[in-house]
Amino acid sequence: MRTVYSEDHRLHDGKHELLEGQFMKVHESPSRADIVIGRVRSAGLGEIIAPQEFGLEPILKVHDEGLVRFLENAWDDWAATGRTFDALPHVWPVPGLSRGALGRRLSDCIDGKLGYYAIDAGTPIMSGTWAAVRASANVALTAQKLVATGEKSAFALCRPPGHHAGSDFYGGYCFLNNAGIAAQAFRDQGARRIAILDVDYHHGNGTQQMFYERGDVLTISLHADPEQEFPYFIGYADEIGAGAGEGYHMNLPLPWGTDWQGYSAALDRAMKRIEQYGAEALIVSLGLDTFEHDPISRFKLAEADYQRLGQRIAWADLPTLFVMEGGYAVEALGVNTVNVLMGFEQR
Ligand code: SP5
Ligand code: ZN
Repeated sequence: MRTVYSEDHRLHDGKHELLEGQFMKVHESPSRADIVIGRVRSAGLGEIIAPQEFGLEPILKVHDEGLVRFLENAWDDWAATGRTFDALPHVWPVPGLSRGALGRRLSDCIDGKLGYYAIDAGTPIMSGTWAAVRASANVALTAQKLVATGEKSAFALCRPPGHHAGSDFYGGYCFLNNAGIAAQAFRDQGARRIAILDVDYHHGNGTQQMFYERGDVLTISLHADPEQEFPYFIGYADEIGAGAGEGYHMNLPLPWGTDWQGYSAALDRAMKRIEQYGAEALIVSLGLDTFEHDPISRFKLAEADYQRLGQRIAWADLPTLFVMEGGYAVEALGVNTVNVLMGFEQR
């Protein structure tokens, strides 16, 4: 399968995230994509191509203009206050704090805007963030086009990742929802039903929010139980979609310590739902932070399980777009990622 990749991911290199009461070095680093592209090459997965430019139009189909303009200008607005460290929020409009039922109030100053759009203090914005975010979306859209025009599968080596970003918020290392943008592109090109399977360790809250009231994009997430794990407030099994989207979202929360046995049972349920839905294409939000040695996660998948994961996904026999999400055990990330893709290709 072909891989779409841009060196521009390196322009985003945040320094610190707030985790367990401390500022720690950000786990989501350029070395992640570097090790994955290295493994794509050494394993001979297939050709590596650069992304094309798609502009803002496909992004604005699923993201609010306010978020997009904020992300575009955030660093300049922050730097204009004289600050040189990465931009992070430190105060949030919890429901009821301002304007009650009217909703959260957007402040004119950068600190207010950061708290308005961010869901966490783990997603720093720096000078190169917007350029990297744009490149990441273009990577997803370029790979989407390969699949839409007849390739059986493609790998969008996106960085930064996307699945925690919703229509009007960012966070969890994510700024724009690359998988969601690609799903919308499939729809706009005439596909009637698209499925997104999210196998990242963390719940795909942004993807869920974006398509929650739509039946044309089935969203399924397998993840650590929000009772125990980020993003805490969403990802429960009783969230099944609403309105026209009722029955078109599925959450499969799993406990800490889940290994392949527990994981594969949930994966079977997800894949059966996708087959029954009649999707015309499948997008896989591919996070590898389910790995037993991931530094911020607590599932127990082993190296060889990632081949099994790819094989199981391939049984659906759908045109499939893999979109890179999380995974922080950097040394193993290349092997684990490519194991999924090779497993999918049965080699
Ligand atoms: C794309 C992606 O994988 N984003 C993940 C963002 C997670 N950020 C918060 C992580 C909280 C981890 N808390 C427990 C640490 C245990 N040592
Ligand atoms: Zn994750």
